[in-house]
Amino acid sequence: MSEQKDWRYAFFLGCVIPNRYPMIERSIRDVFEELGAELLDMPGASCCPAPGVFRGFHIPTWLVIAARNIAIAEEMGVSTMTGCNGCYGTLRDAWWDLEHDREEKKHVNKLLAKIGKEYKGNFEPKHVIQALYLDMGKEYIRGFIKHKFKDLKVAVHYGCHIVKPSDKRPWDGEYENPTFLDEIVELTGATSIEYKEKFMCCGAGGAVRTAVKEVAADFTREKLVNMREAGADIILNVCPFCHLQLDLGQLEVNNFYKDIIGEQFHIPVIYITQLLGVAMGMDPSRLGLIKNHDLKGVSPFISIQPFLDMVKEQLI
Ligand code: 9S8
Ligand code: 9S8
Ligand code: COM
Repeated sequence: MSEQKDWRYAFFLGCVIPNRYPMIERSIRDVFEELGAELLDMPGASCCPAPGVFRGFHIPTWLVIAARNIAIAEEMGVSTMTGCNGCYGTLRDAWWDLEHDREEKKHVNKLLAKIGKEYKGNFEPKHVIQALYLDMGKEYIRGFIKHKFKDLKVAVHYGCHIVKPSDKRPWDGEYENPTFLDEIVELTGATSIEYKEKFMCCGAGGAVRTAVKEVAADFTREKLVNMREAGADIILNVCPFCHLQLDLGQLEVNNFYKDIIGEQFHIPVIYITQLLGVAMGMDPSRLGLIKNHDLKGVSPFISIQPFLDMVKEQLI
């Protein structure tokens, strides 16, 4: 944990947050500001590019685009910080790969020179949860918690890229049973419940959602069944793509698998800074916790009203 409050990050948005869940951006900005961190905008940042898609097709192209994004943050003298596991996967893996391959780094810089950029690799790419857990630390954040939940059962979903590949992640090689996210969740008084196959993929990653929605939803179905069996009040995540799959995916599961799931799913899906923010006493609407609406194709797809009711009953 850092002794000094020197938390400046280049805020890397990626594609899903600005296009599908702007409320996640709102909550990250507000919570980080409240915690005394400074988020800098990244002019000219592009898609990270998505690891499961671009890297799956052409590694050299993936690498140079990632290096360009990292270079934008380096010019500001800070680490990138992203709220998306996929973007974290790309930026962090690319950084790691380039720091371990001098030839590749030379080659990437030859290409970047054409657009007047240089990648140095001096700043480690970070994730929102990494900034919270490792840079600030639990004790520091605890000082900002104003209200605690009395009875909120949270099904925590880590997602894949936040923990794997473990040698390129900052969690001391732990990837089977990490607890960093559960620990942050429990600062709010909520209980992170155990459930079967907790570390399973949400189903969306690696372009599966784009390619075959039914297959992605089959993964999601299994996760949802396990979460419901364990008594989850809400689903909590740290990745907008998982967020989309667990939110919109519930409608798809309810539709594709209606004959085998029994009761339809409607579990509110919440991002980590939204949960932290309400416990820090921030207004839910400031955190993008908006009520349901009738607009087609606009998030959130599953009403978060039951969560807002619990906030009202338990926190205020
Ligand atoms: S960017 Fe473009 S598709 Fe995405 S959200 Fe996260 S991964 Fe990176
Ligand atoms: S999306 Fe976010 S991180 Fe991933 S690949 Fe498996 S899980 Fe959901
Ligand atoms: C998942 C990103 S968060 S990707 O689909 O694996 O690229």
